[in-house]
Amino acid sequence: MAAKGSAYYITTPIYYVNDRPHIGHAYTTLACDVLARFMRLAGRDVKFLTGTDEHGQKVETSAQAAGMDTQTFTDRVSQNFRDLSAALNFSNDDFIRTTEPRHTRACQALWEKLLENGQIYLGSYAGWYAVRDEAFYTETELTTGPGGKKIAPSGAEVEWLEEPSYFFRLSAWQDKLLAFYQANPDFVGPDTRRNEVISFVKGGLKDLSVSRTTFKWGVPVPNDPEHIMYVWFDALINYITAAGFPDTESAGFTTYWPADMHMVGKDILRFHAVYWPAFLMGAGVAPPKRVYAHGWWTNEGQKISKSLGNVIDPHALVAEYGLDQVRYFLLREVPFGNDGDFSHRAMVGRMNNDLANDFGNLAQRSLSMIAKNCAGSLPTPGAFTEADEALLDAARTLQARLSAEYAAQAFHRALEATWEVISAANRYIDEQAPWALRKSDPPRMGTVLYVVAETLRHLAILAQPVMPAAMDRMLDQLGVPAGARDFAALPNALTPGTALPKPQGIFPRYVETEGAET
Ligand code: ME8
Repeated sequence: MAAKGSAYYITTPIYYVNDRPHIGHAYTTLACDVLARFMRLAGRDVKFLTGTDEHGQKVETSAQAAGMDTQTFTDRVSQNFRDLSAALNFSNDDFIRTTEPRHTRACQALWEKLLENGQIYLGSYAGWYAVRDEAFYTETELTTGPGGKKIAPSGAEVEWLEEPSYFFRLSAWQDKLLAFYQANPDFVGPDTRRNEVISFVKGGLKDLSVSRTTFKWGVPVPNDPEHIMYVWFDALINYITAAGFPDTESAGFTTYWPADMHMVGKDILRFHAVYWPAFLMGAGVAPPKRVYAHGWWTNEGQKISKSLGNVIDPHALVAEYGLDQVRYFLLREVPFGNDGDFSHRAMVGRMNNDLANDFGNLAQRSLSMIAKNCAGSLPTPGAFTEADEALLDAARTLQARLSAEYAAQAFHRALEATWEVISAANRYIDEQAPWALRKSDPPRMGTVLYVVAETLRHLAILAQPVMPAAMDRMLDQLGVPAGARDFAALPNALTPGTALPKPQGIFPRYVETEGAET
């Protein structure tokens, strides 16, 4: 077996167990899944982590509202996130829950390290707190909402809090963080978000309250069990727990830490790009290499919220449109990093135009011609013409283009580049008209069909990260053995004479039922 390639450690946020998973959670994990799959196919030694954030006031309150014991409640909701992974074909290698003993151990070890380094001190907190965001706010950040209620920039209501608390000396990290961003220009993506982070830090940092005493649902502070750790302090540590912390000499830690990528939504960038590297550097642990904050989904133009009743259930989407269709849509429709809107019309447009007409039809028409006219086996090509070489060349250079786009998390551009080759192949068939060659020049027809099949092989191998099941079926139909589907196998052209199974449509069209909106 070939030696494993260099490590690639990618993480999703760990999701609060106060809610059912929705399209937003599915989106972040999908982006990570695609990167993880791409890196695995490229030979990297991938560790892909997701999981659930189970402590804090919000979860405790939700459990009470559900009339359930908090642990039983978290067990149930956490399972919903595991079920999401299965339903969306996510290939995570680990699933962490912050209520696991491995995590308590890591949190307490990091705490002790920070205490030892003089980064944590005991004081008392008096200020505003939003349970929905599990975040502290200063007076100047707040606005006054209906009924005189104080509102955080996120729209969450805040409450006044006064309690003894441990603090992390964040104020001492301003210059060190700015120097860190300067030395690591790729630490935050996209660039616009990086500028936001830098100006936030330049605005000054206050020490951060990192423990609570008014409720119990959290990791106990070592040697002071009246305190539990602030849920964000606990949550961020999951990324090192799963790499084996505090066993920093362990193979897991030395191989995978620092993480290559923390993928997050734009709402939680500050925690990942400001607090987290400061906690780690304060404890003498290397910060992650990159944090990417993607945009926000709305539903038919409206903010997605439980109170509006417009939460999009990913299971329902998959049932309606098909799994790989949904995976494709989410990454193709919106430039990654920007906000996006889900609409039935846009989804059906992508499904019918890009998938059924462009890609599906390319495979269907060429494979059916091979089935009918070449006795169901791959034809033997003759000498290649300039047009043949041009198409094959576009297919052969696609991997390098995609590698560059995925390295910049530009999923939409990776898919655009893929569709350029699909369009070129469709134009090639139209121009070469193999159906007309059937009588006039059967060997040339064989060459044309071989060139298209070989182009399809590249496309199918390279589109696996986004549409794993559909591309598996396409590779089956092209007679590509299971062991020859990674990027190392891209140069191994199809073997003429290989018997192919009967072609079957891969991307069905969406047919509107009467009364459905269009
Ligand atoms: O913040 N559009 O968990 P959370 C796009 N536990 N992405 C969305 C979205 C939307 N409309 N809604 C949610 C937490 N997301 C913490 C994280 S990490 C150490 C702790 C995605 O359950 C997006 O990734 O509120 C966002 O950052 C995340 O879900 C928030 O999930």
